[in-house]
Amino acid sequence: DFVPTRDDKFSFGLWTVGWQGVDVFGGAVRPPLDPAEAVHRLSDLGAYGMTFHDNDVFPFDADAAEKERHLGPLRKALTETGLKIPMITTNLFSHPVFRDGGFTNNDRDVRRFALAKTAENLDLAAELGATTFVAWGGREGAESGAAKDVKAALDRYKEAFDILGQYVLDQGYDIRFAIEPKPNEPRGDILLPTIGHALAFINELEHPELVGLNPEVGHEEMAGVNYAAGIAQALWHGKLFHIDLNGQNGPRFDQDLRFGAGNARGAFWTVDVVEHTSGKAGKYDGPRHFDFKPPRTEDMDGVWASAAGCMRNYLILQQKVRAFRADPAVQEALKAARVDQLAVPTVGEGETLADVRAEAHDPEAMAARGMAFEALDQLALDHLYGVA
Ligand code: 3MF
Ligand code: MG
Ligand code: MG
Ligand code: MG
Repeated sequence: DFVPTRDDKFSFGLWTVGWQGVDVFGGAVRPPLDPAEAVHRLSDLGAYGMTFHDNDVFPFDADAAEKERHLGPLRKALTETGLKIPMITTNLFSHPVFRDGGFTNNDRDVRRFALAKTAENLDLAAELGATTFVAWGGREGAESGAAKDVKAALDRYKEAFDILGQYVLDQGYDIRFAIEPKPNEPRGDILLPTIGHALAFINELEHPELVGLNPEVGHEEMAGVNYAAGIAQALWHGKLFHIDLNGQNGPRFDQDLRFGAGNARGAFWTVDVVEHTSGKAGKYDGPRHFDFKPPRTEDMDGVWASAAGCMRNYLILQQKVRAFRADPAVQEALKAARVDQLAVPTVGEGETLADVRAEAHDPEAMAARGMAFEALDQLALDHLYGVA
């Protein structure tokens, strides 16, 4: 049971299992992970895809020949295993040149370099068959007030997506962009800090249809908001293009625990939304992508145990949410909670606001009715805790 297959569409960032444990307070605790080995290990564990930043695979200053020296073995491993590269992303945060960001850096030269680096990575994405291009603007932000003109920064952010979107159209690439919001870390404050900010930003773009979201569990919880509710709204807008699944314990630093660890109840509802909620563009059918960090306590065996745990926990929760939805007691409780009524328009067909106003309303009688939500939620917890 709970053995992942390719059909489950699990994918991992190369930078997750490849994280050597370097943090603000200490250096590497694990050896570098060869990308080709990562492909084989992930494939053996049951994943269907791997994702990466350009500089997870080749160095920042690599010329064409050196890039190919690194990409060659990766391509070979992909052919050997059948593993896919569904998403690629650009590192616009590690090199000192990006100390003030890429697309919104105050320094115009840096912004032009960031655009060129990203366009080059789009070519690679197209070549490897990636259909999603994630943009996490981790260094786009500031620690202080006057240093960043937010209005001008958003103009430049929009300019970048407009130009890159036009490039994708001109090249005929089958690629969509997914913005990954995060409230802070490494910058004191990051632009587009939450799902909501990013959704509003996308509406201002020249090609909004090309741009959606890649929300991460931990990032939304760092902002103190509900991830499952956030991706449900992204789905409603037809904007859930990709997801970063991991674990977090509320507002604190970005923990990147394996999925299912941290806020387990939040993970239950996350899987419920991913599996059962439809929006403007239907249900989410993209990769179940893990962006986690195996803790520094682990050696390489611990890394693979942690990666396997992400998938195992997803499958366990998938079974639990399915059982929850199929439970006759739950269906009754949903009715008692009037969840079905919320799907009915408030003003019926052919009716007008005048009809509603003319109606005799009895607020006292309505106020006397409890909502029966606690009994419903207890059924959910019974399923989550394994006693239903
Ligand atoms: C940082 C992140 C990033 C993004 C990645 C794009 C390094 O908190 O979550 O991981 O996910 O850059 O996928
Ligand atoms: Mg993150
Ligand atoms: Mg994180
Ligand atoms: Mg992420």
